[in-house]
Amino acid sequence: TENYFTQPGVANIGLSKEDIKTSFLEKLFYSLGRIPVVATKNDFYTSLALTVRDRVFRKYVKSLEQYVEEDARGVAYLSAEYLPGPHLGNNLLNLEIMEETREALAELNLNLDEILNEEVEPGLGNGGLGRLASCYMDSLATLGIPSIAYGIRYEFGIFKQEIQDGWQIESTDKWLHNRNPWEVIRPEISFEVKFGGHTEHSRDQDNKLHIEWIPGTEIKGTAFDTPILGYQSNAIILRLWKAEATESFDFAAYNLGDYYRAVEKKMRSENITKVLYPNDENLSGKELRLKQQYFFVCCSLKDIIRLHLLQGRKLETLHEKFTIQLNDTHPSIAVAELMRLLVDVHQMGWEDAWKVTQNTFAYTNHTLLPEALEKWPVNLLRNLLPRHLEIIYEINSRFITEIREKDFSGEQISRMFLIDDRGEPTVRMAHLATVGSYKVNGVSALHSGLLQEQVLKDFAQLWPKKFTNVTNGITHRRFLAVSNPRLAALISENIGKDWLTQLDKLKGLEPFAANKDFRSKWMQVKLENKKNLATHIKELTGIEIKPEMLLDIQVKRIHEYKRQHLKVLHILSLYLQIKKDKQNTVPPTAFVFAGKAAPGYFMAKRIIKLITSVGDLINNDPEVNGTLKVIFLPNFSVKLAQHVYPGADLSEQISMAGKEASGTGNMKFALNGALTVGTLDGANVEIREEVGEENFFLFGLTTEEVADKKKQGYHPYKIYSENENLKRVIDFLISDELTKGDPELFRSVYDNLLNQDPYLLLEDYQSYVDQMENVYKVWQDPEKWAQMSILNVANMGKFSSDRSIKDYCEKIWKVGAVKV
Ligand code: 26M
Repeated sequence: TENYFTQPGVANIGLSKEDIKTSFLEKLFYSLGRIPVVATKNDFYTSLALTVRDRVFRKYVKSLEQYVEEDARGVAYLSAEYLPGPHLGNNLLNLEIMEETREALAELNLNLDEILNEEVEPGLGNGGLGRLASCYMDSLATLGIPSIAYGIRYEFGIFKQEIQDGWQIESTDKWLHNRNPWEVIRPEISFEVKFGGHTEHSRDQDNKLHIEWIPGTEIKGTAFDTPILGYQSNAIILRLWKAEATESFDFAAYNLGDYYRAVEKKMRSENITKVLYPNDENLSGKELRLKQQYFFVCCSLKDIIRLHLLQGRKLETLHEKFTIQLNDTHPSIAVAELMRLLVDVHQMGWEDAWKVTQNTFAYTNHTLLPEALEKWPVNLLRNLLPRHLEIIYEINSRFITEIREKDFSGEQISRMFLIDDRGEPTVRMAHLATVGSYKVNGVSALHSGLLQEQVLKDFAQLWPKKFTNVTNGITHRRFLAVSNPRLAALISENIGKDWLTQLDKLKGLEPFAANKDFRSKWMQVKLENKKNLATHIKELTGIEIKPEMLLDIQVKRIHEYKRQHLKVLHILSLYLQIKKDKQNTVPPTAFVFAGKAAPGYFMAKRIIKLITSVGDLINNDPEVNGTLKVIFLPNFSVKLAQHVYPGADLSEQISMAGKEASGTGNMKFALNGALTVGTLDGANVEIREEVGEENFFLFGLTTEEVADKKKQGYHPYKIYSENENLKRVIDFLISDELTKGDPELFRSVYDNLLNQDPYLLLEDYQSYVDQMENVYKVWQDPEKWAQMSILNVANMGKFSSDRSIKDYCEKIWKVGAVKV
């Protein structure tokens, strides 16, 4: 490789300022056919992206050579969602050419920040789960773990959110409109995927059973590769599949002379990868969603088998060379598909194939919410994947035979069935994933515990060693080094740069918490970041805030369990207090929200309207005199997030205990020096452990207390009637002042809280309000606040995704790094 790249005449991929400038101009002229005077910002962005992509590909080629040479064991990560965020800035950091590039562009009178801002990010995920997959890719690449990530190339990612008249309005995300300079199509890597039809069973002369699936339709998946670069090191590939019609189908239709029918078929085939489904919506019965899942699983497994055989290996050793991680149950049909490929296509015996399968997959669970556990109707599977349904029944019946010999009650056994036949028969995908995997993990200590005590309790009793925990992590390179360059610089000036690859080194900041001069620099950085965020707020909403205000922020998907409306109740309590007392003892605060609501989730969309209505009222009330602001930032994304975390003072992590599997926003805030007000839920528990309870604002019931409360019978109305302040706040929800003459506007929220309140807002209300009083007390003491902020950052080492990936390697994958 070295020789190839250094041959005269081969593209210049040097990293000096001059090299970058030359390549940049070459891309502009020869790839885009532009000269600077007529070039648009997007042309400049594209030229720079192509310049950087060449250099990233070079790293990838070298990594790949090494993996092949060492015949290394590798990881295939299967995820229906990815949220990589903008690539350009991250790649510049990882190539360590940020400053060289800035200067090269400056010499051409161009501004790097403006060009960075041109990038449209791939929104190929809903939230936490997709972003986690991308953080893990960053760490896999940085650590040199042989790996490949597979997913779906959605033409339209997560919908774009606008706020009109206070309501969320959705529109399609056309992220490919300006073309995507980071991806490379691989027309030669494509596979056929079949759907529908029926199966035929026959016996040969040796009485061996042969099963043939005669499909009804078939389509083709083509690979699109995006290189993901690690810090100072390797690159790995994100391989996304796009659906197309197969030639054979077009051909059959042409023969009939029906050109339009052929084109129609083509369009129908391409539907499969058109659009990402928003979660938090009832997906059961959504045929297209199941097609998407099977489509990408089928292509990915065929590709893995191709790579395995390419190296001259036998399929019997697949599990020795590959481990396949299932990111939630979305790819769990892979268990049946691998069995089909091994048994039907490659003629392996069932027992051998099952051994390979069970030793290949590992499954990560990301939620305990019952409504979020995937169940596919048996009838839908029979129509779409008849052979897979047979395989699932076979797995089920062998599994039941196995557990009947053990010490399980009839009730337990039927609870463990892969098929749920109370009501419409469905397949429990979490059970399929659990039975078909050698390891199952949750995403925080609390969540993994609950997973073993609740949702998969019987399985944990059967296979205690199969279950483990890997606490989530985030890439501190994107979420500190790239997005918060001021804080990163201050940290590096004082403790060096080792934290970029070893986040534990932040511990070296601890002694600085006692240093007044350092504290002042620290808060100066925070203030600059808040000014930057204030500019974005003004641009996006027109609302002006003073950067000295306490920036109290909650950004995440809108969901009742995350309790954005608990924050609203708190804000209203402050507001009503000011109105009553005719004076304001609350420190000047901007309450910032952002997040998308699933388009079909009625309550979540109401909560957005509630936030914006409270904002309209408070932001324009002269009696509040500008000291309280309520802001809803539209269209939350990775790009926007990178401006939000650095500017935050207070991080809101207020889900009902036991509901948030981990959370990762909580980590991003704390890493950027925000203090957390939160419940003992998900990874909050571990964050508090790490930063110290004295540096964390805790409130609310514990998971156990929640369970007890529900068992005893929970009566929100009683709490309401006994708490005068709370009663005032709740009644205000249906007041004319807030609803401006439409008393029905928030009636659903009001009724829900008083009658059911499934997420115990009323129960936790007083404890929250009290803890917020404490927050304000500490805020009045800036030295104390600064000290707590520094101590938070100093103790965030555990939450690097590098640590998470090392945990996966040791506890689950048994895969090691390859040195490049
Ligand atoms: C579906 C239907 C109805 C209501 C809710 C859902 C639903 C909820 C959550 C579907 C999927 C859900 O989980 C996916 C997800 O993104 N989970 C998040 O994964 C992150 C990474 O592990 C965690 O940090 C978050 O706590 C977890 O919510």
